[in-house]
Amino acid sequence: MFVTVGVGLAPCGGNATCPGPFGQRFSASMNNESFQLPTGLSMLQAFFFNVSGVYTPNFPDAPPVKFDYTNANISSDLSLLFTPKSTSVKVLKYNATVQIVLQNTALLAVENHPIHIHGFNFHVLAQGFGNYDPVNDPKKFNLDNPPVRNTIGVPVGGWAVIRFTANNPGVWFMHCHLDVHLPWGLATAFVVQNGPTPGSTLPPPPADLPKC
Ligand SMILES: *[C@@H]1O[C@H](CO)[C@@H](O)[C@H](O)[C@H]1NC(C)=O
Ligand SMILES: *[C@@H]1O[C@H](CO)[C@@H](O)[C@H](O)[C@H]1NC(C)=O
Ligand SMILES: *[C@@H]1O[C@H](CO)[C@@H](O)[C@H](O)[C@H]1NC(C)=O
Ligand SMILES: *[C@@H]1O[C@H](CO)[C@@H](O)[C@H](O)[C@H]1NC(C)=O
Ligand SMILES: [Cu+2]
Repeated sequence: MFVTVGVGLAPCGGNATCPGPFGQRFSASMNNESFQLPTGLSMLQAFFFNVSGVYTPNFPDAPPVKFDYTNANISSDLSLLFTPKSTSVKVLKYNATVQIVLQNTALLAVENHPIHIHGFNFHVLAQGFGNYDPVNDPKKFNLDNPPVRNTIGVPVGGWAVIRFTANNPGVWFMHCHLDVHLPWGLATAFVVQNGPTPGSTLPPPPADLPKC
């Protein structure tokens, strides 16, 4: 996957903290999907009980619009800044090898985003500044005992490449760990399907699961 991470804007609506920049409010997104937590049922319950309509399994593998991601001259381009809100997730087959290029954008402002993944540790294969180069940067991948992390500070105006094995069924958040960016929507989730064995199948909720 190639996933852009950055900040943008959303219309004020009735939000009390408005207005922010350009008379709008701050928003943030991955691949231009600004994550909204579902109300009501949790995503993990929706996965286990096969309830549709809680999340949509359509998180894109690449940004919908290609642009010069780290060019500061596009930071105030209003045609790029607005981030649609969604509860868009990526469905992964059990045991899939997942590689993600995390690409910071200069929209509104370049900034370091510490991207954290629940449910997995990942290998950090490479990082750099500017736009990721799919031809030359893979040559720099460290495949010899690469560091294992659960959070990666994506370089400011740069990129990082991570890899993990999706061997933990369930629903797992991937999000920026700056507290303020999470409610702005800098997140998505992985829905990892069950494997072929009882040990690779999501167990039912415990009988004493607290109810709201
Ligand atoms: C959910 O769907 C799967 C696949 O069709 C099925 O195996 C499972 O029993 C269903 N779970 C529930 C709680 O209905
Ligand atoms: C940004 O804009 C300035 C002024 O127009 C220009 O000199 C510079 O080359 C631009 N930078 C990029 C990366 O396009
Ligand atoms: C994000 O989506 C909105 C709505 O479709 C669009 O106007 C905007 O250009 C997109 N921005 C990027 C960076 O893809
Ligand atoms: C998961 O992948 C590993 C490594 O390729 C393999 O050894 C293992 O058998 C796979 N497990 C399942 C349940 O497919
Ligand atoms: Cu952030």
